[in-house]
Amino acid sequence: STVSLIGAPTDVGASVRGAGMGPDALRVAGIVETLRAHKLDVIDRGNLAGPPNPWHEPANGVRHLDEVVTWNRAVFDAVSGALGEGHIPLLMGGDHSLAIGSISAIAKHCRAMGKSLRVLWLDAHSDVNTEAISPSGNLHGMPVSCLLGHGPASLVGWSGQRAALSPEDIDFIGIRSVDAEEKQAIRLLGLSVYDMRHIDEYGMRHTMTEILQDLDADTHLHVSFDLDCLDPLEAPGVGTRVRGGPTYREMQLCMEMIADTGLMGSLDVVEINPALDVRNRTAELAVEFVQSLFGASTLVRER
Ligand code: DIR
Ligand code: MN
Ligand code: MN
Ligand code: MN
Repeated sequence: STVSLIGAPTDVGASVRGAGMGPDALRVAGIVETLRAHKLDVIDRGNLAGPPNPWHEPANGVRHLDEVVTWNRAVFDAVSGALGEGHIPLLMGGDHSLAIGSISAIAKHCRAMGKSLRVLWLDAHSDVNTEAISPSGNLHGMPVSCLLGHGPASLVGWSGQRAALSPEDIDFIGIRSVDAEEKQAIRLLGLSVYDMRHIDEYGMRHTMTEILQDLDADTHLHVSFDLDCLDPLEAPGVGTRVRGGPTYREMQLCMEMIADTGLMGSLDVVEINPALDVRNRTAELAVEFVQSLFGASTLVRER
């Protein structure tokens, strides 16, 4: 299969600058060569263009709404284009607000193809704030709400339906930072959040078995990978570090179990912040995990 790399070099959805350098950090870490070595065809479509970060305070509960809309339009079009060619889109962020455009395009494509969509949200945060409840106003904390049909009007409905996703279409892994009103939203929506306590108590293997058990051959699996999901001891180059995340080995197992399904059809790799990193190790780590998601394993294994 062919992977289309799409760079979206922006941090307009965040309040810490630097995630806009993520796409080039991934290229410097060898994402193209690594995927090619894994016998995948890779097309690097370069970086999308969009507005600079105006560095404003939030207005009506959101920061940089117009800029986030413009960037997401570019992402939506590029991801739609890649899917239309039968490629696997790999969005290189950029901050996590870009998942609105990416997953809206994927949801629209899945509906047209008669496929069901499942999203795995790998993150320290649940990103289910809205403009009404967000303590920060940063849109990278709201993409899930937008995709469920609850965010600012200009970021809702892009898939052709009010909600790109239903609560049962998304599972969260590695969560350990949820804002007070976000907790209530998770409960009201009935979202499946496999938080760090769940992983502590049941282990990554049991957690992933539970999450992946009801997939079928017609499922398109999308992975939205926020690098702050990892423990910051492993991945220091992120804007909002939260200690106590999955270890390197736990995350490798998570990725390998996803790969074993053979169903991953698209991927976001977001929130790498090279300005806060140590010699690009977070991008290098991301490339290792991407490789595992595409089926790299230590030994030849039976499915
Ligand atoms: C926080 C942080 N919950 C917010 N969110 C982050 O601003 O809404 N998401 N960092 O990745
Ligand atoms: Mn996130
Ligand atoms: Mn996060
Ligand atoms: Mn579920």
